[in-house]
Amino acid sequence: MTTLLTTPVPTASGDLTLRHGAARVLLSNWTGSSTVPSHGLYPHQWSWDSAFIAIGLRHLSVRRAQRELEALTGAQWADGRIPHIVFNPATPLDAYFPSPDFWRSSCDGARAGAPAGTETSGIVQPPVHALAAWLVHRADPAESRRRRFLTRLYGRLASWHDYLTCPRDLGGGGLAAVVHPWEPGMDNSPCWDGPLRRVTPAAPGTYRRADLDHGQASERPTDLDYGRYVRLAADYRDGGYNDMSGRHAFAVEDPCVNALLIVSEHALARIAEETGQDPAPHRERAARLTSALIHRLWSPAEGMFLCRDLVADEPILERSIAGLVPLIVPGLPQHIVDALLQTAAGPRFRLGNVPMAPSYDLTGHAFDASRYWRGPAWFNINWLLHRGLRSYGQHAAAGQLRTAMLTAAGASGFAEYVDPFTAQARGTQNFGWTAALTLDLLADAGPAATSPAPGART
Ligand code: 9WN
Repeated sequence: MTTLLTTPVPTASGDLTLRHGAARVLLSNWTGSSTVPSHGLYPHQWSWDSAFIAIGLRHLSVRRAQRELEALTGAQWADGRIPHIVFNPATPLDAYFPSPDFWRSSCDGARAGAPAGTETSGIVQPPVHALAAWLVHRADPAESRRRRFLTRLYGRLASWHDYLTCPRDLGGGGLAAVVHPWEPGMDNSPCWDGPLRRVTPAAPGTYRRADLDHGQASERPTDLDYGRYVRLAADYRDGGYNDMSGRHAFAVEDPCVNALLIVSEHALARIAEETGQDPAPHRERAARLTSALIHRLWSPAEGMFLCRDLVADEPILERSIAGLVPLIVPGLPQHIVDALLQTAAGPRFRLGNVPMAPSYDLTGHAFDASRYWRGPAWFNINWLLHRGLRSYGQHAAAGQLRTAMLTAAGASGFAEYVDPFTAQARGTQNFGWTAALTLDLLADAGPAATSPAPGART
């Protein structure tokens, strides 16, 4: 087992303090089988949170990181979807909305294959899981093989990707679509403002926003947005969570979701190889997805990827950080890499000139430095950018971003997100993936490091 708490690599005392702080958050957010993003605001298990959390947990306890992913994928539906929330039955119903009695997965999701014994939501989140499983394996391959970790996960991850690439190819162009703004994980991104205008909000008195018990209203989505989220989720539920119904009021292809799918498909190829299966179909699918991503979402005029509204059948002309995340995709044409780097460093995102990349265009008409996904900088997204910069040889920029993220994580009390100009805390604190990715960055000091942590990189 890799236990960095007891065997720290030589490091500055500041790094040790940060490592202990991050570890404390993860230990405190652990519920016995998985980790909550935050005890107050998000008191259940979330899908992409758990993947990022496992990536950090592997530096504390490989076994616990494995359990995190096993618990999440244990709630997978028979159609392959990994739900965006797995509800903890011990948490009171009114602690989070929408609660299990809203989603009614075991009943209304039965035809789509929802598990009978576990309550979940019916939508999904970005597919970071195969990447996380591979990184957890790499942290201690012997322990992973002993527990047959990848052998047990391979089928689940393969059918998850089948779900995204088959029933979720709503546009018919070879990419996965999302059917709710919570699915791409960037809930109130200005990218969704246009598509959401078509949606009639649920009536205000018909539900209660539990998030406002914990978060400041000025940092959370508006009531109008919430009403639309509720309407879309209720309609999906009432249609039996059926993707082929053709009735989606919201259907979007998102570059971040599809970039993560590609990276995870590459990871699945390595998992297949490790477990004695044929990796070729995964490599072929990753290549097809990469071509489709470029063909459908690349905008040479913007120098970045754009979301595509499948209902209106047109690109969404909003610049969100989702459009730069494909920098994590291996083997992009050089002109695309160059353009992405230029856009990242340009006036819209100012990477290198602000502490961390904002979630939305700093010059955009809808920019708001405090409100959720409309401007604040998020740690998971910046961790992905850091990974992309490294993979394309941008070590100086990656090193600078890593230092800024570590500083912001510690100074903000492991905030959920931060003001992109000042790095001041926004949202909740002691947030799971912020702590986890801090541990990962601490263990991964980059090519210049003299004492890299074991298994920190693939
Ligand atoms: C809805 C848990 C999740 C993250 C999302 C983030 C936020 C939920 C909410 O919290 O969404 O899923 O209630 O706002 O937007 O990315 O996974 O941390």
